[in-house]
Amino acid sequence: MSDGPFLVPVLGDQLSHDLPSLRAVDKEDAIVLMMEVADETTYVKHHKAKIAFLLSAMRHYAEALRGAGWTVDYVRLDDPGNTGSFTGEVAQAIERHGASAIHVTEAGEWRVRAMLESWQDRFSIPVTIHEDDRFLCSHAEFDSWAAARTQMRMEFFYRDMRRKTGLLLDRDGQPEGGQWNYDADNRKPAPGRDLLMPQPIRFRPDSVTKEVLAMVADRFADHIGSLDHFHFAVTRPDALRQQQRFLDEALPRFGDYQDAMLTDEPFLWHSVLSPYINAGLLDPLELCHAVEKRYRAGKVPLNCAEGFIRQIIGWREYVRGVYWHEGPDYGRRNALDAGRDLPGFYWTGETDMHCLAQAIGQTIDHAYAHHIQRLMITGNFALIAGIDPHQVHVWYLEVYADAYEWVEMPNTVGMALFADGGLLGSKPYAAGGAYINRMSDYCGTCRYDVKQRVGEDACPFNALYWDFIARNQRKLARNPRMAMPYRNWDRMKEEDRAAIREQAARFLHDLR
Ligand code: FAD
Ligand code: DLZ
Ligand code: SF4
Repeated sequence: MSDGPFLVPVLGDQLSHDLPSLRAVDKEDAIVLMMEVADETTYVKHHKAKIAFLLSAMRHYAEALRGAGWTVDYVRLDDPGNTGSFTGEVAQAIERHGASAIHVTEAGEWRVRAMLESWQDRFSIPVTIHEDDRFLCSHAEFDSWAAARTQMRMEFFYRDMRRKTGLLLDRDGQPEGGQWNYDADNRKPAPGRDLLMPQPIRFRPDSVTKEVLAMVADRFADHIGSLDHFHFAVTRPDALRQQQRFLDEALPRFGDYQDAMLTDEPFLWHSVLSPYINAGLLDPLELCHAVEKRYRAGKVPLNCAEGFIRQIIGWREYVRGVYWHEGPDYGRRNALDAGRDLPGFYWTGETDMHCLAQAIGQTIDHAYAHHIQRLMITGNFALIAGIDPHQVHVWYLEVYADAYEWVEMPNTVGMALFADGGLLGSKPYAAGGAYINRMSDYCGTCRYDVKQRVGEDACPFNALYWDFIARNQRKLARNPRMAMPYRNWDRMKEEDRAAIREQAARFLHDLR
């Protein structure tokens, strides 16, 4: 065996200093390899700001590692001889450094997992793939949890994660305040706009980020998105400043207004931390402990602390579990046989439907939309209009700075589109205009009338909602949680039902 250095490839969403593959080697014996490659920047046409965020964060992370004494071999996208793939770059680096072994942390998606596994046959040196312990729940743990159940409901998984971490448990190991979940307190409609509304820190691009922004503008001009509003933190210290800002300013009302939406207010009381958590700049458990500390110090109500912690140790861990448990074809499921093409306005925001124009417009500007916008505006529309789930999945993967398949796919295919037939959610999140009107101020300035179901001015969500119910009667009517909408549909007069379906058909025809 050669006595060359260990090669430690670190991928773009592995920017954590406590990475298993880094822990496995001594700095003196290792060369960290970081690779900007065309395969990753173009496997889908990512939002420009997503690419810029990640490449700048990678460059800053490489500098931070060097500062900490590591040797880093950094391959830039525009380096001559860049092969364009992880495998090609690793092959070149093995030669360049005479590497004796590879240590890598497992990848965050099936495509790249297969790539890393292929190295074990392709290269003549040993390749060790380390489990990614930045997550609470290992693959084996999730699989055995799932095997013991007929239904994989998040709520029960979440309780296990609370017990495992001890977060928000009292001295007897019972949930703080007597309940596991305070979601019922977290559905307050939007308060009016307010000058005191918290805003995320906008980080000014430094010279490294400016260089990346120029390259991205030039190279990815045909990708969706604007770089004019680029505001991301690209280092761990700045991501920690954003975390602190959230804890101080937004967390105390996070729960109350978690589902609210307001015109021209993209962020509200959300943390806007997902890009940093998913890329490794922030540690999810450390963040949850900070949230719990705020609650214990009396600075944050229980519904806000619990609601936030549930998103991270509940939903985030659970969707990852589902992604790996269900296998690589999960993204091809289409339980409701939806086949319509994604409308062009998803790439421009140009539609008279004000809610969609807002959610998509801010996505183009910031590579961000909060959960209810993703679920109940863009997701709900795609669901009730019967858009092909795979096209919708690719869109979500492209447009958000926090999007990686392991987290995006179950949220889109399972939660938003019910394309997995109810594995992830017990019923489709389908809604008409009334829900959007209750939770936002969007309808007040819309060209459509949210109260009407048919006619020139009727809100399209209304007819589409009932059309969705009617279209999927055979598949959904037996679901006990759908009993109410089907009762209401069956109670409608025949001529009203026909008019609604005709309205929906006209709208869907024009959508083409
Ligand atoms: P907050 O509202 O402040 O929530 C706090 C944190 O909880 C988030 O940062 C995130 O880490 C976690 N979280 C909350 N909800 C979820 C969830 N459903 N699944 C996983 N983690 C969650 N999240 C992503 O990180 N990447 C994605 O690609 C992604 N795609 C989505 C697609 C659809 C169709 C839907 C409905 C949701 C998607 N989500 C995704 C989940 C959620 O919308 C985002 O995590 C959240 O909007 C990020 O903004 P925030 O940091 O301000 O979140
Ligand atoms: C998303 C992304 C992009 C746009 N570019 C790179 C890159 O050039 N180099 C890199 O190491 N990672 C990038 N990534 C993140 C990877 O796609 C991600 O690490 C894999 O999907 C595995 O989860
Ligand atoms: Fe959206 Fe309908 Fe409200 Fe317009 S009226 S904002 S289309 S829900």
